[in-house]
Amino acid sequence: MASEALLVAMVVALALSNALLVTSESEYNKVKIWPMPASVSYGHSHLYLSNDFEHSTNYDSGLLKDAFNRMLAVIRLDHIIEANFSALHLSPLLRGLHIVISSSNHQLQYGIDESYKLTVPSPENPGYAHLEAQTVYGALHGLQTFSQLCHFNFTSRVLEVHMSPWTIIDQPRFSYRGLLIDTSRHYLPLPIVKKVIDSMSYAKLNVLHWHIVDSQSFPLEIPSYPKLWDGAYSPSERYTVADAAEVVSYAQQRGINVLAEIDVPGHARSWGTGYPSLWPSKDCQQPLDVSKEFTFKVIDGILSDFSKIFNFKFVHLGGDEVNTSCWTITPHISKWLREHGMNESQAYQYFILRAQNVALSHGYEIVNWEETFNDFGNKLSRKTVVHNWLGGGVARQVVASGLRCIVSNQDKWYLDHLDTTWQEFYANEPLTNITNLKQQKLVIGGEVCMWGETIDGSDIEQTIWPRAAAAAERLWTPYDKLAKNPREVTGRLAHSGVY
Ligand code: CP6
Repeated sequence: MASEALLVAMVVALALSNALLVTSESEYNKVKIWPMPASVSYGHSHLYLSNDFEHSTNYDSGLLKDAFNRMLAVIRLDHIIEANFSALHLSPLLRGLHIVISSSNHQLQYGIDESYKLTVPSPENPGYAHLEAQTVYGALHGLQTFSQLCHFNFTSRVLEVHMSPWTIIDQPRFSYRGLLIDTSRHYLPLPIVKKVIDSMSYAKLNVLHWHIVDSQSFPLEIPSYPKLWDGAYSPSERYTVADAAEVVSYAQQRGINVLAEIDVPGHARSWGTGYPSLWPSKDCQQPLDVSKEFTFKVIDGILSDFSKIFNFKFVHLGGDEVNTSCWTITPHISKWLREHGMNESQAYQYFILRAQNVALSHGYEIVNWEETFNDFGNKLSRKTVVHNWLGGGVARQVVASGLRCIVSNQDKWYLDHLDTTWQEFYANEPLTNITNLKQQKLVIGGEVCMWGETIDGSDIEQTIWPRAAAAAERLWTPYDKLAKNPREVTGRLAHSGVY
């Protein structure tokens, strides 16, 4: 009876879909790894993980050891079951993981080698799995992949690796794979920020774009201008310099860079709570006063303090949505504009370029939102990366002009748009309409944006996932291995635990 019902179901399924799709769906769903690696081969056998599964490595650092232990805690489900496994004498047993790191460069930075090779032996010759990587950060990705090969069997209470032997050779398609969080609209407690970082590492995202301050609040301590964080919502909704350094260190241990942003001059009203002279006037509070030297001294102070905390090679200077009407209607600024022979749009350009020079003087390369490019792209520093967010597909023009680009189009990769589905996140292709190979390389990656107006620490995680994971595969997996139809990957995404 049961098999008859199954047969009927299969016939119906075949009639409803086309057979080829079913085949490719089953291929996609057999390999339960997210994001899909560049190259995977697998077999048909089971291995069991030894109760004292261990690692050995030529890389002498706490970073790798800690990452290995975190990985074990995840696959043993330490958070939901007692770490007391039945001592089944099963064979073949996988006793541990040998990890070899070949490069001596240990500094996380944009563009480092993130590749790895992972092999899990066949049952005839079990023993040890092997993980090789150029950098320890490649090895971290390999550990994530390994964890996804392990399945906890709730009946026998052992860990299993199915489909051995495995050979996985992997590296990312794009070097920049970002997630934006916004701690100005809603303060996010440090433990929440850390949980977001943890979850990013599971999806192999590697840049936390920290939109720290905006018009609504200024939560970060800036020693050079200590009254800036008077603009915080409250004394308990603040990050000290030590907190920020802890975020950077926590992220780096997980292979994640932190891109800090100050969004000038348009999204900065909160700066004036502590320093009201940054406002054009008490009644007209943004953009920042372009006419005052003090404005640029404060930017210099912030970026000087940033350079001691945020060692990613980029800093984000914002530059979007600048409404200059406060400049025109405020007498001392309109007078300054006249004296300097500038209209408002020239003053906007002056502001952005001067802020860029401050950032360059502190050794940073710059990210700016796309309006800066749309208005005066040919004047921007050549060290600018243009951050797309509008829907017009600006990446094509950016890379044609020789600048680099990050893709975040709001109709596809804005997580605060709750009606954008994971399938749409998956289908967003950063190289759309860019065919020239040299220009393609200038698209350094993409970023999904979790703007903070409508979320806080209580619901940020379930708003980010699984949709960010769909984008993460788009950014990691080689183009020809991506599903042409997101429907094909539903089962694998579900298995990844974020769906
Ligand atoms: N804040 C800042 C925002 C947005 C931007 N910059 C934003 C604009 C439109 C939408 C979502 C977010 N909230 N500083 C634009 C880059 Cl739909």
